[in-house]
Amino acid sequence: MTAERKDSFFSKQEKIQWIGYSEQTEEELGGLSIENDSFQVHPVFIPEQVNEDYYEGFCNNLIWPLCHYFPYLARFEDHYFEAYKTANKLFFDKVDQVIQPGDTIWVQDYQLMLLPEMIRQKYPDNKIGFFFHIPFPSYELFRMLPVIWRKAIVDGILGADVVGFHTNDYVENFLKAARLVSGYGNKLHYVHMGNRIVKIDSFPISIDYEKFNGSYDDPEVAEVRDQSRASLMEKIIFSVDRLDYSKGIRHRLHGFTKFLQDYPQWHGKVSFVMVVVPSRDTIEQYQFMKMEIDQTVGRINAAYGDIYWQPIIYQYRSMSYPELVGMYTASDVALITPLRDGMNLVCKEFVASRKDSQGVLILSEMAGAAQELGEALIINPFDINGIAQAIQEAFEMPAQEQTKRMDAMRERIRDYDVFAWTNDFFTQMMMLEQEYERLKQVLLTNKGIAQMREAYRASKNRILFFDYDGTLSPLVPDPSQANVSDEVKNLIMELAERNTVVIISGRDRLFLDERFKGLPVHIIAEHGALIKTKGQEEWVLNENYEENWIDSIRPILDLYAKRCPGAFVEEKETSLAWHFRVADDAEYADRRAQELAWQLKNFIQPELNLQIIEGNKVVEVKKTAYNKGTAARSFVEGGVYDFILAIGDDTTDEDMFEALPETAYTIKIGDDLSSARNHIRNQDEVYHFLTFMVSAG
Ligand code: GDG
Repeated sequence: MTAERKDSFFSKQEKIQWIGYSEQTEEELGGLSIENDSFQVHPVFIPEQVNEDYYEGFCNNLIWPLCHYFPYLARFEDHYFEAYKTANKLFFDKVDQVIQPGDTIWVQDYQLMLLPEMIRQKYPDNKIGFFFHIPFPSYELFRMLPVIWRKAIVDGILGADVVGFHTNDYVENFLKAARLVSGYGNKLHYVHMGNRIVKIDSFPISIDYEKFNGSYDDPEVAEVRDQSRASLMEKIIFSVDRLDYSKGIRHRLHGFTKFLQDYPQWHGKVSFVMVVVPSRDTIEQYQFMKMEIDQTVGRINAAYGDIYWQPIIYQYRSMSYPELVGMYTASDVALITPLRDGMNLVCKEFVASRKDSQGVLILSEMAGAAQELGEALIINPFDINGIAQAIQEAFEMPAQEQTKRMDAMRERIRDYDVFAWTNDFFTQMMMLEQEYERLKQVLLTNKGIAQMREAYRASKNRILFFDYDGTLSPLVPDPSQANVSDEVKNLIMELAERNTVVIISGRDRLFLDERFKGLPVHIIAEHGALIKTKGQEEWVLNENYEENWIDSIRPILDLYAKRCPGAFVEEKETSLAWHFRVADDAEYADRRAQELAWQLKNFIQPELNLQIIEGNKVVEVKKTAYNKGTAARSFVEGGVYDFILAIGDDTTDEDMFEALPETAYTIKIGDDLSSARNHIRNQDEVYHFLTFMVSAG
């Protein structure tokens, strides 16, 4: 976890404050600390038993297997979660001692998922980033966590301003969890949390390209390379990973065995150097895996080798840096076969080291890196035939083809190296601040209202847009009972005599006709699908509307309504709405609504051009061709207006706020973040505001 001091109140100097777990106790360290001009370490001491339950328990016996799709290895122990909270709190205590106003805190990985929210609660103004280094699993796996744990994790992570994952798949999975676990919806990459927004995005981590590329000519590296080539067989395959079941080490061995079986012409000509780096070997699972690997290697070497040739050279130890790069650059093939891997840096290091543009990368499609390195030979680690064929293809690949593929991958890694990755993350944090500034609530003050009133008075040709529910009418439990008071109606009447007034709603035309009968206003129904011009009797259907989609979608909504007592489906002329305002169990209905919206968003065929809108206690499906924004804009473009006002409370009104010109006065009711320039606290205040405006004219 790092805290970066950026031009804070106290210092002009940027210094990284590194807060991390210390393997030594406080007594052993005796106050010793690492510090230089740009970096300072702050050790966090975790009592031994807590650390065992926290790190080996919650982190490595539960989160790691779950996120790598090994649910049967996951252990759900209450004391693990208690220790996890305690350890996160110990990190927080250290942050609390170190943090300064203006500091940016960057929290790393699944060991600290509760920390962002802990910091946010006490330090609401500091910028916080969070990066998740392993795969974020599909909801089906994530929901295996007890409800309280999963909610703590989602809310904990969402304490950050920017949350990063390696790939878009992980982003999708997290967004779904945020929605289904904590009810936070998202608009593209932004999760709206009432008074804050959080950006969730993918930042594929990378490596120090120049360091690996430059090491090719390092004499120590060259020596390892030369020696390996001299002492090993004609073709060299190399792999290196931590001892872990997610890395697919046994699958790799099976694939290699198949290769030896199917392509005997390579017997005596290939050396597979497999280095496994000791890791977590106090955990039983890992000890068992190590034993299995030892035995499999022994079996293969015994079955295929002879006194002159050992097919697999297996090392259980870590390598020095020159040894590692020496092997990267000596090999013909890097064989990387994880069953799941957040990213996988080994493959990127192999590519960056190959200044000679030679060598072939065989890479599992289950590694995040496979999404960037399409020129590799991509394999499925469960398909041993595929692995065997890929090795054969790699051995026979002409040098020119190797160069072509390698250069394309090298260029990509060079252009987005670990420094670009860091910059990208921090840039997103800054951009988020700008987005937040744009969206944050600015309550309409007396001064603001006075200015608006002045502008209103000074103008000649005005257009005023009013949303219906929650704006002109209060929100009520039964949607059919939402009415406008006589006072508001009189006001609208007065305004409509001197201005162009447009009622803009998601309601159907019959409902709106009833409420505004005889009033000299334009009415837009069903979010812009139907328009009735002032003084006309006829409703006109938006020309972009195409029929024939409702029958295929309605059964999905019906099913959800059947399963959720109190919810019901409303079929309008051009849209379908799933209402749950009067559902018996509000919390249950809310969860159902999130699921429905998710299902609709993901399963509706794109060619239907439908849009899912999540309004106030309603999920609605309609054509994308129009919305309140397009409808409002066409009104504005149809006249010459020197004063434009729009008021609304709902997410669907955001389209209207965004579509109107910069000069428009846009007002959001309530304090959620909005594209509207101003906020009014609640619906009651609309009447007073309008009265005041009317008195201006
Ligand atoms: C997690 C995610 C994600 C390994 N052995 C030696 C050695 N290494 C270095 C490699 C590489 C690193 O360790 C391993 O990184 P990976 O990305 O392959 O895997 P994880 O450790 O599981 O890392 C992973 C990563 O976080 C970053 O977000 O990519 O998906 O699981 O740099 O070179 N280095 C040396 N000797 C060794 O023996 N010198």
